[in-house]
Amino acid sequence: MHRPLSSSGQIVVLGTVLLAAALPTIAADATVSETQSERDARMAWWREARFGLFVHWGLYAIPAGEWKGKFVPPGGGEWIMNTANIPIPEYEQLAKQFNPVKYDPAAWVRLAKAAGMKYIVITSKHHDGFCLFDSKATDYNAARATPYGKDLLRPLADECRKQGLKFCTYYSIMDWHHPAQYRHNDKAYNPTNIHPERKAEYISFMETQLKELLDGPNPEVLWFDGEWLPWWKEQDAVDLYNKLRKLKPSVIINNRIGTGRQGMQGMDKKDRKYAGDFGTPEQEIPETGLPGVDWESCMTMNDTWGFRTDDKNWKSVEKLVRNVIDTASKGGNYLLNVGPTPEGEIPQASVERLEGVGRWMAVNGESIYGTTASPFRKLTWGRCTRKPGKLYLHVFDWPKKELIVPGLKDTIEKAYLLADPHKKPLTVSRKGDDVAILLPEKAPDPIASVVVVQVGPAASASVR
Ligand code: JFZ
Repeated sequence: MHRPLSSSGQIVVLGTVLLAAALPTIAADATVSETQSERDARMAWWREARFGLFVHWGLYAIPAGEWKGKFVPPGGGEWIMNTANIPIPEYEQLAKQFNPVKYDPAAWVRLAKAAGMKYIVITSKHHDGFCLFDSKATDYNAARATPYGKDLLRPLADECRKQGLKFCTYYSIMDWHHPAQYRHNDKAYNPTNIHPERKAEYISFMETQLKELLDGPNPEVLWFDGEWLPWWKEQDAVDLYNKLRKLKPSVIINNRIGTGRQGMQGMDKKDRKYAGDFGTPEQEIPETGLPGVDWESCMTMNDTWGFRTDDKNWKSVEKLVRNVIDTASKGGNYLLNVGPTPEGEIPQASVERLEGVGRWMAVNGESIYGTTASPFRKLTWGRCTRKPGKLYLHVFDWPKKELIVPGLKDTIEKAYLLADPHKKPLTVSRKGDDVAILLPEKAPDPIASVVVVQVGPAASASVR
């Protein structure tokens, strides 16, 4: 048995019979000490959740991809300050126009909840340096620099708690606005350099803001980003990680605090341990399962994170539902993004898709929440998730008569359609190493129909 190999911050226990609970897993780089069972308890809600909402919102929603009559190249609406090379004093003017009078945090949370999501991660500060929360460390924030004049995070956090979702925040280490950092040439801000004598000041600025977040809206996940700067060192990450875990022991921190992440694939390099609790693949779902590793794929619904008026390349509800399933079948979480308008509304195209995903989740959520990775290497017709004693077969391509489950060794107690309220048993027969399940003619759901296979109280499916 392989113990869960954490993506980071933990000792990798390769041994067989180590008593995990008694083993202090102090990483080589001395991130806060935690036993495996303490870590499991801290990660429990997040592993159970499997599906969350990402929100990229800030001043960039105003230009919405267009600067001085020209659309910047596709992608990053939220990168426009860099892409259109906008000087700080000019970009700052956007704050005077930022007045999201239609912002309705209760409606946002209702929508996320209806989609079947269990948490929300929102940009507290993106690369442009503008903060959505009231900060004493800078006036460059929604409460102090805009006609709206109010903190935007606190009401969302309150609504999340009220409606039973976890509230979490994104925070960029790179900051194109802070005077300690400066553009690396006259064409781009990214990646910034830092005035060496001001690095300590910037780090303490970050700590002040992160403490403000923890004391205020109190996020359950701190989702860092913009860590690829040459001046951001692993020791800086370890120090910050430790301080944050001391301030809030239960907090979960992504691997973009540290310096181990490998590009879009998002998992840490294996050469050593890096700070952070989970891997962050971006715009992609790993090819194969990563069982026992904590990771979360973040993805846009169109091609951009921040709101753009010209980006209409929306993924279908079918694609999004299958992405949720695909991610869960590989043992990860799916963090799906929306980019609200400058008025504070989630674009209608996103609302429709979230509602569509929600309709599927309302019937089939049991096959997603709290599940772990598929025991099968490959299934021609779809995906599989599991819980102790149960396999959930997600059928994308509904077969003519029989569903063949390859190489399933367990005795099957019962198989039924998750969409069937009566759980009427389906006829199961063994065909050598395989199992055949007799299906009704028509798929209950053209997107994905779930067949539940009960494999006995203690058993978990063993597959060749
Ligand atoms: C980053 C941000 O730059 C982007 O705006 C968005 O917030 C996203 C969730 O995260 O995007 C990245 C970061 C790193 C790489 C690519 C996109 N990378 O290293 O390849």
